Amino acid sequence: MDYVDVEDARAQPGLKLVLTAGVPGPWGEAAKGILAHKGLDYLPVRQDAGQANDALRAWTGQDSAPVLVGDSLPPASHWLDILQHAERLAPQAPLLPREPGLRAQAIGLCALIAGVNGFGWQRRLLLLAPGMQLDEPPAAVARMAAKYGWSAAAAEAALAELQAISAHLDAVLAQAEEENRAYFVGNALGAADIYWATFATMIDPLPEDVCPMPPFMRTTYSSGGEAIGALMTPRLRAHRDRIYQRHLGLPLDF
Ligand SMILES: N[C@@H](CCC(=O)N[C@@H](CS)C(=O)NCC(=O)O)C(=O)O
Repeated sequence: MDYVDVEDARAQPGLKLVLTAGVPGPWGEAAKGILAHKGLDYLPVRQDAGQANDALRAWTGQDSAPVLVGDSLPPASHWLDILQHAERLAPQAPLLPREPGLRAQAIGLCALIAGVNGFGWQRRLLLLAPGMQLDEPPAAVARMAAKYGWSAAAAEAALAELQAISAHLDAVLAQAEEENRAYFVGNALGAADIYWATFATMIDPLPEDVCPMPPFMRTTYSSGGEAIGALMTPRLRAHRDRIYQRHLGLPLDF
């Protein structure tokens, strides 16, 4: 994927999506999946993981990725804002149910996966632990640790949180199976399906031929032994694979 620097992107009209360049970041891959499903084209803009990203901060008021920026859109850097703005911009390809009860259920599942204290957040606490336990943590690791709530106690508690979320997602899919549905909510692709497919990478990366991620990232995401492996239940893995094959498209381009 060809990324434009923030300085150049700012002057361009149209929809822009800031992404962590060169890696399949789960929040970014989810945003890409959402926009692709909706047929919304965008200019990819570069963010560098763990770096200061001063120009991005000056533009959007924060320095993480992804960020969705449109001509009449305040920069949206929270996953739910990105999703809901995408819903508004392309309502003909919905990813949330219209019925409020089902919509609340879908947004709740997305928050368990992508939100603060959710699956991605807790997994990141574990991934930051080896670096943070060094006498002198690398600057990029320390920056992300400070930004994303890392403490020894939070990292210690993360596995139990991941287990609880994985068990719940598995149970929701089991119920869907009983009802002959292939999606978390309802009977069509929804945001929760995209979030799960893209965030599952953090415990079980897609094969190298379809997701050629940097070796350090593959090693990191694959780490954690049996306890982490067990989070990816057969049902959750089958769901991830199905969503990529049917809807998201492979290989990944980042
Ligand atoms: N603000 C986002 C979360 C985005 C996020 O966690 N981004 C991470 C992905 S690992 C990131 O940009 N990391 C690299 C960095 O912070 O430099 C949300 O709440 O949806």
